[in-house]
Amino acid sequence: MSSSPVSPSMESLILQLHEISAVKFGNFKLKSGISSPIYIDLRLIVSYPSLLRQISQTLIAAVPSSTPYDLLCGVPYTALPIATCISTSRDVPMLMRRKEVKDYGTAKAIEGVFTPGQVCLIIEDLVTSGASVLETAAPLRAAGLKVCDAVVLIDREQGGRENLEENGIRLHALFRLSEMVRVLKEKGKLAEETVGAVLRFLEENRRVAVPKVEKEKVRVKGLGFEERAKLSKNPTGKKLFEVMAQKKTNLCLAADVATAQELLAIAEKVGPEICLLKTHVDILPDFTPDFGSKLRSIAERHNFMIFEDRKFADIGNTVTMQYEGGIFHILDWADIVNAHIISGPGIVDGLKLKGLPRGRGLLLLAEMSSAGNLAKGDYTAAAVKIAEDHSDFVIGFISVNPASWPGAPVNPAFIQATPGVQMVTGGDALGQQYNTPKSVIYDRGSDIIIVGRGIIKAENPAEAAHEYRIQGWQAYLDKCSSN
Ligand code: 5BU
Repeated sequence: MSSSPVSPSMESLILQLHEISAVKFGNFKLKSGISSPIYIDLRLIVSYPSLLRQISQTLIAAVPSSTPYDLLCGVPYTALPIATCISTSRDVPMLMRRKEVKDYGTAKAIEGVFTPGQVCLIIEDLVTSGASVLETAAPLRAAGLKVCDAVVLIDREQGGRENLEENGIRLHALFRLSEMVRVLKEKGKLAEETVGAVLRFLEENRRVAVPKVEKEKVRVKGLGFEERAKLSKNPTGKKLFEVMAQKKTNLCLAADVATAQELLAIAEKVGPEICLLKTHVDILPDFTPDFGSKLRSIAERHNFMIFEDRKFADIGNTVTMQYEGGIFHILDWADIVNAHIISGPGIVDGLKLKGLPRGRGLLLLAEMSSAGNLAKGDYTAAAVKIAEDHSDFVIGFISVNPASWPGAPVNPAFIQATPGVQMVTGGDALGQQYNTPKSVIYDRGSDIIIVGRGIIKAENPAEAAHEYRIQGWQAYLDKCSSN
């Protein structure tokens, strides 16, 4: 337990909370199912306006002045009055998250006026595991807001701080539960026996809440990428799952920039955030034979893989030449390529002839993201059949809604990668259709979000990539733990 001194104003706050019976001792069953000898009910504070005001002011003062924010959002319901008090006294606009709206992709999940890119500070009364803060951060982030900080009255010291940190949120707490108990003990408000029970409870739960990797395994009840790596029969498929698990990212950058020089520059900048970088090598006017080796050295440094979105479509014999030859020599530098199945399974045989001896992998186009495309129904089912027949070389699919395929869920050895992803749903003028990271991973059952213009046209691509990465990964964790 920390012995850092608690300021007199904090002491007075703790005593007032005790006075109004917002801190209760006994035997309480918490939301998580565990029994706790202490229960804190801050809903009561709405009945004590001056205490509510005092809490709100002290709370916002605990946020370091170096932390910028444009908006506030209280975690429903207990923190709503606190956020409202701060909003009116500090003149900072507030947002409200609707608890009952489940689809994070819709704007209705959030009430209030904002523009994507604004920074939102989360206000909460008490943090245990951090789950409630994350539940509020998810729809805010899905709407394009930045969420980097949360401020709470009490940290119950049960893993919340670490959990939030892993999800890119810094926690600022007025005081910790152990500090609260110490103050109450010093002021003669608690019996020795009660203090002992609470401290023992905290100790035991702290032990349960460590360490980082273990915690993640507990959350991932379904098949995680680590387990799926073992199922893949192809070395590139295996490695891609492993990279995703190690780096904690399921983001693929569609690096559709104007020149090879720009591509290498953005690969360097965004490299730490991605598991995969997707190229269209035939759009680069300054392509030179050393492009592949330069890109590979960046990929090695940042531990991501390379996917040339070549969309082979011809007969087997022709694609062997297109894969290996020409001026691009794709086989030499791309870990992964993709192919339409319009020409039948011979295309896979052809590509496999060249690719498998080099340990490369193939994605089949089972669906596409553009409006009116013909890859659906029997076509999609045929892609699955061909993949099963060639699972030593085919590592997965380009898909849009694999959860809706007949026979879903598809064999977990196959990876699902989905283009048409942006922070908000919509499309472009030429038929592209966008879904949000949450919707793609959580609702539609994909594994990888492929993001192009959402990142490369952003003012700060590395920052945008970071945001997509966090959302994509959170959606993956949520999906695994809800299985
Ligand atoms: P965007 O800027 O995020 O819209 O880029 C999407 C990328 O994914 C782009 O490189 C497309 O060529 C690619 N893509 C796609 O958008 N839809 C598909 O069905 C397939 C690939 Br396959």
